[in-house]
Amino acid sequence: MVLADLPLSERDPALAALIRRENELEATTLRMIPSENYASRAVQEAAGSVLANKYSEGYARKRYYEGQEIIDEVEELAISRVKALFGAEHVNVQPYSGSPANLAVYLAFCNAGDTIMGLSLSSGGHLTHGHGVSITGKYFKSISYGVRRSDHRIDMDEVRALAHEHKPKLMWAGTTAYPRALDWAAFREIANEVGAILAADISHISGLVVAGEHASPVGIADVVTSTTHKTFRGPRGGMIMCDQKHASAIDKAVFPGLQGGPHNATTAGIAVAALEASTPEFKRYAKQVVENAKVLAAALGEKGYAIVTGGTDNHLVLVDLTPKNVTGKVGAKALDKAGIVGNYNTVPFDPRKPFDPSGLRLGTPALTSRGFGTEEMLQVASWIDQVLTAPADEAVQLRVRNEVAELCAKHPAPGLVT
Ligand code: DSN
Repeated sequence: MVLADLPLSERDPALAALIRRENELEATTLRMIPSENYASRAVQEAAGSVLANKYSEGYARKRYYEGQEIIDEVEELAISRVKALFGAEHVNVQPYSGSPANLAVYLAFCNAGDTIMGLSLSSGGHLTHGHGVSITGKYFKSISYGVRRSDHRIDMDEVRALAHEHKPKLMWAGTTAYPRALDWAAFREIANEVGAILAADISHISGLVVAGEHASPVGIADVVTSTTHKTFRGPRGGMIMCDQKHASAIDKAVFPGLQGGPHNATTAGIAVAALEASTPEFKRYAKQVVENAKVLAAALGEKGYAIVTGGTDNHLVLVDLTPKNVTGKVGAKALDKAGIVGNYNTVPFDPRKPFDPSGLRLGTPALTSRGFGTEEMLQVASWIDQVLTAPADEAVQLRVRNEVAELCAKHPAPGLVT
């Protein structure tokens, strides 16, 4: 057998062992980072397939390379499925991930120096919505809106006032750490008042949007971006949806504006994920994602945790640990040792720094994908409380970790091939 035909376990045992260990970790722990999930075996097969060998600059039927007859069909299949799912007029599935998708929006609609608006990172926005350390905060004049002090919800009065004052060319509506539904129509109204392009970034919630668990911005916003691996449960990738009138600007911005050849194997994974997202099973999963988050928020609230906004409408819960005298970082690390993997996060108006903030961000997509329901979420809330009540107690962490592994064994994670 030639070297190129050897399986990974023989060709590179060290790397194969690392993958086995990650497999074990994902099988035996509670993955509660809201942006993570378990892609199905079929998605992973497509995303790791021979299609990755190909270079395909351009778009289907308009490529700069020969030998594209199959790749064209793959990309067309992905596009047609995503179009049907979201009811979008035009879809581009080539962005390498969410940040490149958002950069393409800037390139399509803005010039360097233009004014743009987005939710501040500290209120739950994304780096690419104009944060100072991101290229989007350096190359554009970035105006941030935030949440209200009283209820930590997006302050649409502030959005309107800032929009009228600064007249942004582009306005972002989208979040990464915000537990409430977004009012697309209200954003549209404000964008219309000031003549701004409205971009909706639904990276976190696209799976919920497909299933009708969150209202869709498609047909309301001028352009909609998303990653494909969060609640949507596909491979690591990105996509952009827009009306036909913006199709050419978006396509040119993605290629040749920003990227070279698309990652064709990822495109195939997106096609599979879109097929899966069209099933009744996916609808049930998305409904349960939201239900599980509500159960978690209520259970932690009853145990004395401060739940940002008092609850959740989506897949995540933002917990302020201040009443428990634990910092976000200490809490997240203690939970990690107990097999409960979340991430420390700032809370609105956080007096602490982002590297050791006051909050924890916890999500339910991956747990729901492995079949957790109300009963399991109540158990998870109890474990979280046990660990955070004694964050330095390694015996508690070890006990919880073993109990977590037992529960995980009863609900095998989908898509993990041993
Ligand atoms: N890194 C993603 C998240 O965790 O929300 C956003 O890009």
